[in-house]
Amino acid sequence: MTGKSPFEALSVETLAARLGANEALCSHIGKDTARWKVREVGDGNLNLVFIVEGTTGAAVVKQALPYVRLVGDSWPLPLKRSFFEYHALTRQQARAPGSVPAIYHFDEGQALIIMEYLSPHIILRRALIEGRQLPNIARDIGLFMARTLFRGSDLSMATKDRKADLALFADNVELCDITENLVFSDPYFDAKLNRHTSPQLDRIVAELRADRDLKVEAQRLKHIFAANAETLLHGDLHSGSIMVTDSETRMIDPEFAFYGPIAFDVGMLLANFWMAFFSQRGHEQSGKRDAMRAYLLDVTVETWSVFRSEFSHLWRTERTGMLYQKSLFEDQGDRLGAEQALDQMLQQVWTDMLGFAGVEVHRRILGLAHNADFETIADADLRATCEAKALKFGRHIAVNRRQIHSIDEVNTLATLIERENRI
Ligand code: SR1
Ligand code: MG
Repeated sequence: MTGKSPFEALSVETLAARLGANEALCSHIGKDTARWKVREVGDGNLNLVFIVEGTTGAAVVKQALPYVRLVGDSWPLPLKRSFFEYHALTRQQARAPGSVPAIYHFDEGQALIIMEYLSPHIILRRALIEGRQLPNIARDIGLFMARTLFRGSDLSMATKDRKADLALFADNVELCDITENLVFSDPYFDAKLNRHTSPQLDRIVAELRADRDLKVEAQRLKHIFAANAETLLHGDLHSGSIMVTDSETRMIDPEFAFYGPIAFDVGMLLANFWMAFFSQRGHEQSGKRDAMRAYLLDVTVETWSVFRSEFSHLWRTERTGMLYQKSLFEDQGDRLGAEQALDQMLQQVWTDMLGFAGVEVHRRILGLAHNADFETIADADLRATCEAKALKFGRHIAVNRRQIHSIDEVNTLATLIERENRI
């Protein structure tokens, strides 16, 4: 199969015949295609994902489909998202080595990426639903975010290179459009594909849609997302885009990559930890989850702290881009000036991060793409109680983000709301 053949979706039945001559794949898993075992395991919203096991190893083959898998061919989606995913992965590997799967092959025409099979890794979201406490995730993800977000910006890159890259990723229009609608607008009106736990949440949904301050804030955040092309984002950094073992953490699926605000990836990620926190009450069949709740809040504290300190370290040691040049500060003996600028930048990231986190929580409960954290709670009343608390929390941090000054303050609020009896 070459990049010149017309696009054709792979299947479990056709994969060996179509990729049997692929040297990169054969070199990792063995040439004897008769002994290849192929499984389709894609459980995301968009793509096909195959695990192919051969005589000498295994690999993942990920292929984009020309439509949104979750919805069907009534929602076409261009194959070029695979091109952006491939290019994002190569940049993330260079900027945060070891944090993403190794890439073996990319075929642009067939929109497929052949990559490392991560085993025994599982999706982080699943681990958190099961109540597993992973010791390294905060450190690993905090470092990943700081390194990729700093090194993909004008703080680090030669501005000519960054502008060329900005132009390249600017074409990822359709995936940005998904985020722009699904995250920032759809939750706040009666959008066609929205759904929520009904009738339990009907009153709260009506209140949120009538909440002027919230809608203004959500649109301000959409404006920042669309207009602040600060760095190359992962673009969809939630707990379903992260694979883990007790000792390893890898980020996957950056097909939503584009140039946007640093705070977006951080906010989306922390929102998913806070949603995991609010969902725990729905997963207490085999025992109380108090320790898991405490763990999840600790993870938010440590993730933010690692992100902050690594970003600060890179600011002091790798600030080679056109922004806040050393010639204006350190080279004139004004180290304090550089620190003042760093503080100001981190303050902005903090404030915007809270906003992005708030709307991410809302869209996962009110929009099209829900989270398994809540969806796997079978009892609808219990699920709605967890969701209602998360919605209240999301509204508070989105609207009051300029008045919230520490992650401990956020987590105190989360704890108080989680313990409320009435919503
Ligand atoms: C139609 S795509 C819905 C969601 O799935 C992806 O994982 C992104 O989060 C997107 O918003
Ligand atoms: Mg994904």
